[in-house]
Amino acid sequence: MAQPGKLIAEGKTKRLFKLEKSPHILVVSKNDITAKDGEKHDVMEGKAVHATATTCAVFELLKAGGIPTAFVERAGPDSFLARPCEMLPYEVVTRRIGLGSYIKRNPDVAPKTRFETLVVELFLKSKGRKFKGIKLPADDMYIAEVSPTGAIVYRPDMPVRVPANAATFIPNAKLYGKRARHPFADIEELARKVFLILEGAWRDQRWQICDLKIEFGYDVSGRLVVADVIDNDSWRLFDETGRHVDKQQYRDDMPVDSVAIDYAEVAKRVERFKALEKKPRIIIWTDNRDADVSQFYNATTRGYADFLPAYFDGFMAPELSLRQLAAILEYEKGDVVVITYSKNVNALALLFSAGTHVPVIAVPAPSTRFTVDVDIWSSLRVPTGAPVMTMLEPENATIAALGVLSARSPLAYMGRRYEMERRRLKHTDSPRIRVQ
Ligand code: C2R
Repeated sequence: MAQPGKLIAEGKTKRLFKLEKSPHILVVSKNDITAKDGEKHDVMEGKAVHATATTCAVFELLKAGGIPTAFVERAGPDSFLARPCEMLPYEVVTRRIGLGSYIKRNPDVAPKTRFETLVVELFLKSKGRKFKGIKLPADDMYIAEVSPTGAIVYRPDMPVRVPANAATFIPNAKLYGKRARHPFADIEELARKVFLILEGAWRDQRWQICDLKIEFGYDVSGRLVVADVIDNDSWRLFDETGRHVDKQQYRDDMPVDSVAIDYAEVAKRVERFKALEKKPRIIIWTDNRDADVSQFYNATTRGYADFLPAYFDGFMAPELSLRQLAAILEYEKGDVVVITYSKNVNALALLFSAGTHVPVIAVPAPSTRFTVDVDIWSSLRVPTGAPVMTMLEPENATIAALGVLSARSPLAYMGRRYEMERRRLKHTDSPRIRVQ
């Protein structure tokens, strides 16, 4: 186990240590639970271990989903290793269900309203109602607007446009320090993706993550990463009956012993995230060795599933093709969708959908002998028991495959849902960080 060196920082729920002979820092959780700006404070037996188990499982899953994080690995029952970071002064909150301070700022929105496009909000991290010498009316001020000269922040616990909520201006020099700008667009994208991965992972257990607070930093190479911790204090989480299993219980004065039972249950359930780290598989099967299969994966679909290009002439060698697919499925064990990319008569898609259980999507490849409008009928008019989905565009076939795979895989869910919500955002008035 890593031996802690010098104490670098201590918060309400954790201590950070420098390590001898290691570039990493050690994050050691405490058993403390606090609420209401530290007014409420208790010691919860086992919390440090539950928090560490939760944070480590969450970061491992995020890593598998391609999210850059400061997390390295678990170091002990109550500690993990992380890369040192220059932290950004924001709490970044993503919401699917309207609760907590959102309802205080937007009293016209009914509590538990579901947002089909995630709401992302930023709050300014401050202590003792001060941010780098600037006095504030409250801590965790809501960042309503970022202008070319600075940020305009408001109290987080009341609507922005009421007389009692006077604006405070934070000039760029204070907000950004030595850097010219903070990457709000990158922060927002990562916050959405992190939330979607966790939403997908909890969906797998029929639980709903309602909102989530994360923090960002720059690692030593200057890369923006998700840092700090993500544990049962960081989110609001409903079980299948809609009951809070998170820190809200403690805020609402439930006895600490009862809250502890839920923290333990959450820590136990995140163990199931491990099985979700494996990316599902999309097999692109073509009957033409020279076919360009790269059209099936591009910047928006790559990374959410593993693509396996396969070549075999299903028309000429049906038994062999089926046996080869069966062997791949046996080896994979996980979730698979097959996309066939063949020209002329679509023998491959029919063969596979009749001969295996996995979903098959047929994409007619350009052919010199037939036009697509003739060829397409070989994928549309198919016998019962050999269902084939047909897509003309390769990219759409991949998106459809991600949709199928998203039923179980949080990584595919994130891939499908992120793009869908990004498109919707252009047309809805869902609140966003306003950057001028
Ligand atoms: P609010 O609705 O209060 O803004 O919180 C909360 O637990 C919740 O999941 C939104 C979400 O952010 C989390 N949060 C924290 C902290 N502040 C907000 N964990 C904090 O200061 O630690």
